[in-house]
Amino acid sequence: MSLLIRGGTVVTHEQSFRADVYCVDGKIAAIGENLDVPADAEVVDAGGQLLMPGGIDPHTHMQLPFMGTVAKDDFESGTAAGLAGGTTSIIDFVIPAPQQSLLEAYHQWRGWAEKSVADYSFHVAITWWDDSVREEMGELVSKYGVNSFKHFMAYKNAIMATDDILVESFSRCLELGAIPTVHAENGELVYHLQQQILAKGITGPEGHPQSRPPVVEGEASNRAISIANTLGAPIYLVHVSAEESVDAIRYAQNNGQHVFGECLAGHLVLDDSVYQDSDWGRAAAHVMSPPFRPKGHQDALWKGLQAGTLHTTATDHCAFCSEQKAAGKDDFTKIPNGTAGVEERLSVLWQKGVNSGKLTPNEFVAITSTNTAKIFNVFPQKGAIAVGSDADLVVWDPAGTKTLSADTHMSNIDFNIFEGMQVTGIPTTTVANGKVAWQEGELKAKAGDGQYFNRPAYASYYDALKKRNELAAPAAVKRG
Ligand code: DUC
Ligand code: ZN
Ligand code: ZN
Repeated sequence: MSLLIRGGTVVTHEQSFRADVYCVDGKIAAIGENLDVPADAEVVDAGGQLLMPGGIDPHTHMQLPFMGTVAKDDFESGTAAGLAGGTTSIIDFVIPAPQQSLLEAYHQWRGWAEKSVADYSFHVAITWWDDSVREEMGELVSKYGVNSFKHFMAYKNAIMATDDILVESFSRCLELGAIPTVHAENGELVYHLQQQILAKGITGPEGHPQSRPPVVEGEASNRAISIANTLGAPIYLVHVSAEESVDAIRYAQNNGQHVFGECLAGHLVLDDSVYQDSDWGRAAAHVMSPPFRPKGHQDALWKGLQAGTLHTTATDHCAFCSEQKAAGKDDFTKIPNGTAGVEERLSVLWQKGVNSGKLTPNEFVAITSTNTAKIFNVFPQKGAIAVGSDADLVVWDPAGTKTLSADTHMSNIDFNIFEGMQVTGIPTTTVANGKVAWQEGELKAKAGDGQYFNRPAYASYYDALKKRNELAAPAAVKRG
């Protein structure tokens, strides 16, 4: 089983060069010009287009049971949508119910994901705490290739991780060589503001951003970063949407702390005016957490990406259709939180990032695949075009155009938050595990073609962190 991608310009996170890429048995076997390949190799003619590592979306929720319903894109339709947009791998989230065994939940999600058409891995959420959770975290790291644990600082009375849980879990992550990640919103404040806003008679989607203002995110980001700093653990903040969080991350980094930041394609280009839409369904379709922000925050996110304060881009793909959103018709707190985007992320970032001059094509690769692969310890297996790497690639036409729309997307929902956006820069062929998986609008990969990928613990990196803590415990907590 071999495939030659001929005539493209290879673009990696650090360089661009003319080369053909030859793939054998799912891996990249050779890179160069005039490669000597068997006569029966399948050929994709890149015709002068770009060839980049397939996108890795580090934050999706396929088939998530959430707020009384289940997200519409399952692992098959969601990963297919990813392939259609040039994304070849996702890292989704196992979210155990409080008191549920982590391993039981992990196996449940693994079962659901067997029908994936593209590769997948899992972060596991810590939604409660006792000794069994501590033990099972160890087993997930040592046996099941999990090296990241997620903590929801919001969603009180459901999956919220309180400070005591953060302290226990971050400490355990440090012991195991795993990275703690957080959804940073102060859940107590969100709950309080929701009751206050409902009491004022505000029940529509406009109440959603009012109940989750930027300061609520900024407080949680600062708190999570401070806890990690005190314990000497690294930390990864998912879906950073507020300038306050970017500032907190930059401040910590400038003080020598290992803090990583992710932002979403949606937060980079949409603002909170979407919640003022006179059409309830359109406003509700944008309800996600954290919410879309006043315009100025977008600027902070772009600058964060440009400066390297933020490292990765994701989507938080969690697709609910209008019928599901209608559960919150009379109470915005009951609108299932979530928006889609796994299919549009690369084109939106190319259009708004590369075409505007904010990002170079190499920086685009860094923030759409390579940085994620490095942070979650699967580089250079993924996020790279190198001999021996997984043959997950996207042939990219920088001059190709498209109008993003729910009428043409692959996702299972009836709404597209990027509706009507014209993009120049689109995938033409997506190669996953050395096979043409999607080409010119046609899905070629089949259910089950996607494979689970392990993410090993960060042994040497964590040894260094632990040594630093032992040698200089007071310095590790010093700020300013
Ligand atoms: N935010 C969402 O909008 N949906 C799923 C979970 C989350 O944190
Ligand atoms: Zn979240
Ligand atoms: Zn999420």
